[in-house]
Order: sequence, then C-alpha cells, then structure tokens
Amino acid sequence: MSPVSLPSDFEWGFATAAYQIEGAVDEDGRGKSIWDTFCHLQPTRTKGADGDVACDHYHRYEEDLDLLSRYGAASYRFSISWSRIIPLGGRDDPVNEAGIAFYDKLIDALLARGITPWVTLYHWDLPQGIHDRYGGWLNVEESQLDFERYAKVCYERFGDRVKNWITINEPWIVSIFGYGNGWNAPGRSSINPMAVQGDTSTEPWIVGKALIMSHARATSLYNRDFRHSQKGKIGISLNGDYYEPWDSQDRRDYEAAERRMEFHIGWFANPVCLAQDYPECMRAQLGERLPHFTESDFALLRNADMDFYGMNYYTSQYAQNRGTIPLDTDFLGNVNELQENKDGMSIGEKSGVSWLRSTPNLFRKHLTRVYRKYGKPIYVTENGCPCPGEDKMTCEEAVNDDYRVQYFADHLDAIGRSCEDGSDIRGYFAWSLMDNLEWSDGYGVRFGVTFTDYDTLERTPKRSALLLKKMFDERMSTTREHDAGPVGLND
Ligand code: GBH
Repeated sequence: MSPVSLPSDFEWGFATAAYQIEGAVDEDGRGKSIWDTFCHLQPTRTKGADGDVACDHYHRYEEDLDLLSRYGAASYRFSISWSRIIPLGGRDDPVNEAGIAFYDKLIDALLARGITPWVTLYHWDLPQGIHDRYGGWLNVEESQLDFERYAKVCYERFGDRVKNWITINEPWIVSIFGYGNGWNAPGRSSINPMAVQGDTSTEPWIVGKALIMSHARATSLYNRDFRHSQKGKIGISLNGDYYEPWDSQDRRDYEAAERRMEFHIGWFANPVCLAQDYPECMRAQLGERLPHFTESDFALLRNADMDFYGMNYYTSQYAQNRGTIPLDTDFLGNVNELQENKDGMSIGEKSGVSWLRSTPNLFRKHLTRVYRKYGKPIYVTENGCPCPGEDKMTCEEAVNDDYRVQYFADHLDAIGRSCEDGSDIRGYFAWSLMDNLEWSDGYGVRFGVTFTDYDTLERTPKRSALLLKKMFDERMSTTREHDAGPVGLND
C-alpha cells in the first residue's frame, strides 16, 4: 500500500524529557526534584533505577544533537528541569544562572544546526523544595503562583529563541500515577501498600486542578506579556488512549468508552481548550471530591487561550461498563479496561510492554474525535513503542527494529487519514530520541530510535532512526487529493 500523504509543511522531530536523559543531578547548583527522592528512597519502586547518570545527556548534548542532524530532524522536543532553573522551586527563591547557562547552550546548539526547539516546562520533575514547603501540587493556590514565576523566567531568558512552548506534560499521569496509584513520584496512594500514605479519594482531583490552573497562569502570562514581542506558540500535552466498546452490541459499553475518554481527556481539555467546567460524568461520579472552578478561575482560563493541543498517543483499549457503584478510589470512571473484546478480538499487535499494542486505526479515530471536540490544531508530541523482546536484546539485535519501523509508518498513515477526515494536524514527535529512564520501569524498557548502552553510554542508531526522514519525505512530497485543484485540470 502506498503511504498516505501529509501536509507539505508538516513539522517533525524527536522528543525527550530532562529527568529521563540528563543525569548530572548534583551539578551546577541543580536542586532536588521529587523524582530524585522517589528513586532513592524506595529503589524497588523504580526497578532499582535512578536518574543520577541516565544517558549523561548533560555532558553529551552536542553528540546527541549531532544524532538529530544525522536523522534529518527539523525539530526537537525536550524539557527543562525546573530545579536547575530555580533550585528550591518557589517564586521568591533565587534563579540559578548555571542552570540557565546549560539550556542556553542547548538551545544555541540546536539553532546552530537548524533545528527548532520545542520546550516542555514541566515533565514531572517538581522541585522537592516546594513539595516539602507546602505539599507541591496538593496546594492549588501556592503551586500555580510558583509555576507562573518559573514559566516567566523561562520566557524571559529563552523566549527570544524558543517559539514553541508546552506547559505541562500529561497532567493525567501526574495526578493519577503520582497521587492515585502511587506508581510515580511523589508516590502517594491509599490503595498501594508500597506507597506514601495519601488520600486517593481526593488527592488526584486536587492535583488535577493545580495543574490546570498552573497551565492557565503560564499561558495567560505568555498571552499578556510575551506573545506580542516573542511571537511564539503555546499549548499543553495530554495523554489518553482511544476506547472502543468491549461489547459492540451493548449501549452501556459505548457509554463506558465515552466516559473513560472524558475521565482521561475531558478532565483537562474541557477547561484548557474550551474554558469549560469538567465533564458532567465526572461530577456525577465524584461529587464534591472534584474541586470547583470559581468565577476568577474561569476568567483566568478564558485568558489562557492556547495555540495547539499536544497529543501523546501510544495505544487504545476496550472499555467495559463496570455496572457497580464506583469506589471512591476509582479514577477510571467505573470502567474496566481490556485488550480483547467480547468476541476475543485483540485491540492490536503486542509490543515490548504489556500496556501497549499497536492500534493505528484507533489513532485516526482518536485524532479526529479530539479535533472535532476541542477544535485546536494538533501536534502529536509523543508516539512510539518498544519492540517485542527488545528489553532482552543486545545492541546488534536491537538496531533491527522492524516492529518500530512498521509502527511509525502505520501511525503516520493514520495522521494522514485523520487529515482527510478534516483534522488540522501540524506536527509529530517520535518518542524517543534515545533509550532512556522509563520512569518506574527503569532502564529495561527501550523506547528509543537510538540504542543506549548504559555501561559505556555509547549511542547506536537503530534502523528506525534513519528511516523516519524517508517516511516523512515520501508522505510530504505528494500533493494531497483535495489540494489537486479543479477537476479536469490534470486529466
Ligand atoms: C509517556 O507517558 C511519557 O510522557 C514519557 O515520559 C514516557 O517515557 C513515555 O510515555 C513512554 O511510556 O504499566 O500498564 O499500568 C505515557 C503514559 C504511563 C502510559 C505509564 C502507560 C503504564 C501503564 N504511560 N503507563 S501500566
């Protein structure tokens, strides 16, 4: 089958996040983040892994940017470590010039190679200082003011060169994994025996509001004080699978699928894209455990109009209605998530991690649904996978990543198809530039297009790294059907 075409000005590149690649955690005045604490306090919770060295990108960034050039990438998405910029995190705490200097060098080195920087302000590494001082994201009023000041410093210091900003990566994961099941830092939960004891019935929803309002503060600040002079774009990156009904004959499973997506995406997209309240099904289930937006919150959300919806997409699932009264620790919307439907049909082909199956047709549906519902131009800010068995492979074996090549090709075609549905999709970032610290899964799970040898820190390109440019060239060169001009002209 011939590849499906993409808009000729489509933007593409690779993505990473600070704690997953940088290492150098004690250098140049960096403060601790909640991920340093999480990894070191209970190493069993991250399979013994920590980010102390990671890929040592902090010292090897020039080499890594050379890889980007070699792969032909036009753009690169990375995140800034808040505690390198403001070691203690708070709005009255000092700015660390050595931290600024690192990102200055990184940005300049990208621009020197003709690569456009896309900067995420928050990819999960909250300064420990503000977690200790007032509970971090559990304090809605304090955290949004500290995040706003951090964002301001970044706009002031980098905004002359950075024109693409992502405020927060995956607020759903931050809330649910950090404060619901406790699988991510700061690891709080009342349903996970290994966790720091928290109140799972309320904390994720409070943290969600803190993240929404922090995004709103940072975005409205950009709109008011920086947009005019810096002329950049700003958005947020939301994760969220697409859900199909488990029993296609059962209306309750259709409702479950829709409800599951509202709990995953609408929770954040309603306020940040539409300046609207949470989805009704969330209020119906959660009642007063879900915080309210005040009139002044809504005013702030309305001033936080953003340029794009960043979509992180990996997989999809079947949704089955649970049919019981939801527990007060249920954050899925009273839905069971399954990988096979009622007839035993699989949602997609297995990858190298249990939670991810390749589901490109549902990616198309997801893109089209999100575009129609929220109306923002979409940038796919993450997409990728580990190959089956890759965790056990040597470098020589892992570089032949045919599964990943096919995954990318199928998902790029899905984007093309969603464009045919009328969606405005403008860019794509493959996750990830290199194998890196996969959070609580440690270093075993490899999402990179570059193999990282964690003993020698040597990088080796996999086949997919070198093929992605070709895939984009093929898809971006052909004229789209509906761009072909009046019928009759070309025949
Ligand atoms: C993204 O999260 C992150 O932004 C990125 O940093 C990360 O490296 C990348 O994905 C790859 O995982 O163990 O079955 O309970 C995506 C959200 C969070 C989805 C972990 C899957 C595990 C589900 N992912 N989750 S499971």
